[in-house]
Amino acid sequence: MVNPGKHGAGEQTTSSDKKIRVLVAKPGLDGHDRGAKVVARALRDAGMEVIYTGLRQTPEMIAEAALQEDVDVVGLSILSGAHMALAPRIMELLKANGQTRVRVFIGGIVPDEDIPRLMELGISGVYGPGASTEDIVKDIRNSISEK
Ligand code: B12
Repeated sequence: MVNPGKHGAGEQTTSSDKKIRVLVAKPGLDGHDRGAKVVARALRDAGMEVIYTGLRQTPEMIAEAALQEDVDVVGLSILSGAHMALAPRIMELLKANGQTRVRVFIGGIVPDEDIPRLMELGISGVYGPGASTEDIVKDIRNSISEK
């Protein structure tokens, strides 16, 4: 089953004035875009700069956009079940581009048993249906303040 809620960073907040830049991306072939849009809106409302890629992006397109947009965070929304193919490739490409400081978060349909492997890859948090957008905002802020 999918994990509701967060599997990520702790509880403190940052007081940095610089706006956190986030790329919200939809890799793969699924057309479920509500979650990505809800999260993008919540992050914007929380004062972050959000770039939304739109649907059906390849890992290469996402890594290139992350580089060009100089983002602090990449947020992947995947409801197709292809996260175990897409996430490792995206992490590999970010690393190849020298973007090891970019934090990566995943939301969508992710079975519990896949979460440890995703965390091992360096994913900062995994969120399923019903996840609170307040938690997502807080976890992203915390992950940046810990850099
Ligand atoms: C609505 C819906 C649709 C709509 C999509 C409308 C749209 N424009 O998004 C329609 C009817 C088009 C649709 C179609 C299909 N769907 Co559908 N759909 C759903 C449903 C019922 C709800 C998804 C939703 O919008 N939830 C509301 C949003 C707000 O929640 P969310 O996306 O989960 O996002 C939250 C978290 O996941 C997380 N999150 C999400 N993204 C991100 C990103 C970041 C950065 C972060 C931090 C967090 C985060 O935070 C969000 C807020 O809590 C789910 C079942 C479910 N309970 O999830 C099935 C579901 C996703 N669909 C499914 C399937 C199979 C399909 C179809 C293949 C069915 C078919 N045979 O045609 C098609 C595929 C269409 C396509 N082109 O891809 C399956 C996927 C199975 C899987 N992956 O294992 C599900 C799980 C249903 C099921 N139980 O089988 N679907």
